[in-house]
Amino acid sequence: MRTEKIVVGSLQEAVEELKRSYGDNAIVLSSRVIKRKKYRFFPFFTDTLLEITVGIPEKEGESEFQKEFEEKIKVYEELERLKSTLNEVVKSVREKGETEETVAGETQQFSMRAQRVLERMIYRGVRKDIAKKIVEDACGYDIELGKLDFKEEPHDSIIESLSGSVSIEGSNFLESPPRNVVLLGPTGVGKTTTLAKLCYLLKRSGKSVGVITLDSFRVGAVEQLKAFVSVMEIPFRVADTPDRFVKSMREMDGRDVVLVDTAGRSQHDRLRLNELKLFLESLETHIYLTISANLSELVMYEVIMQFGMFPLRGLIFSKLDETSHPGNIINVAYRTKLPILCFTTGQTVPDDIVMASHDYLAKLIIEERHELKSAGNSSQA
Ligand SMILES: Nc1nc2c(ncn2[C@@H]2O[C@H](COP(=O)(O)OP(=O)(O)O)[C@@H](O)[C@H]2O)c(=O)[nH]1
Ligand SMILES: [Mg+2]
Repeated sequence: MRTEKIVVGSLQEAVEELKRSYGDNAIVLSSRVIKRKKYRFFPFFTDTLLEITVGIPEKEGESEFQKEFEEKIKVYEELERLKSTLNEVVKSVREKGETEETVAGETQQFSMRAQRVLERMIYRGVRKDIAKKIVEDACGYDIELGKLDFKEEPHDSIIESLSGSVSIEGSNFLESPPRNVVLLGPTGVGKTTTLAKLCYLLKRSGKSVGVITLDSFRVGAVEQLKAFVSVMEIPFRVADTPDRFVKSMREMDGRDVVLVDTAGRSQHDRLRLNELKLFLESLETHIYLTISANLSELVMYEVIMQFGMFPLRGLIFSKLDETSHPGNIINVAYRTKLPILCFTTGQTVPDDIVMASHDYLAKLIIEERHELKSAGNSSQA
């Protein structure tokens, strides 16, 4: 579809003009009232006119514009679906309250060891219904016991079950990263630190990396990242307008992956978010939302909903070292179906990061004393 503007005296006139010029196919996309001088030297005599923006379908086949438009519509429909799912979830979380749930008396169908795992999961913050479903899927019916029991060792069975219900992007990302990766998220969540850690891991897996920051107005924000990437000999650009962003991207031609850092925008600041949207719409990007693992489940959904105006590819959970309820991560990933890219486990760059895996998730929710860092580092080695 292409668009054109026509100026007419009334809506009726617009309809007639459209029919005359374009037949039945053209549609009115928008209209606005404009004033136009009636006589050249008498500015106070004006005509009130209508400026109509008309959409005219292409005659042969689908144009690029049309395809792009339809792609965008699909993404927005998907976002709407996600929003309504989240609204329901938020409602149900509110209704049930966020208090600790117990399973006593409801788990008789499980073997003792399955019950213990289930209880631990709930203790770690996995919601009862989700924990039960995960354990059920990890179990089969044991005729001797007359109960549901793990198909293999508990840890392996839980990994298999999680593989069917929680999406992971994890180490696949390091092997074949998307070209343009953007980190979004609220202020102070750990975007810049995480980006530096990802740079290191990508470089270590043999990728050529570039970094662009759109965070140009926070004092120190640029220097901090610049210092780090210069040590790693990674090209670095600051872009403060959409044009400069596109230009910086062009200068990164030939790089396997470009990581884009954004300014910390509060999820409540619609204006700033819209401004950021302008930047990101100028290029094809893979956007990951960074969420602090120490938030309540409800607030996590709130963050996802506010940033839901962007086509999110996945989630990064930061500050895992600051939560005693990692189960929230499972709840959110389970319900939103958004893949998890990685976790960060402390302030140290570049060590404190773990690429997501089902193995690591299982350890987080069922192991009695889980070492946050060592487990992750060994899985990355
Ligand atoms: N405890 C902990 N602190 C972190 C983690 N990641 C980042 N931080 C700290 O959080 C603060 C904000 O980080 P920064 O990357 O500047 O956040 P940004 O505003 O989202 O870019 C800094 O003090 C970081 O050191 C983490 O995984 N755990
Ligand atoms: Mg930052």
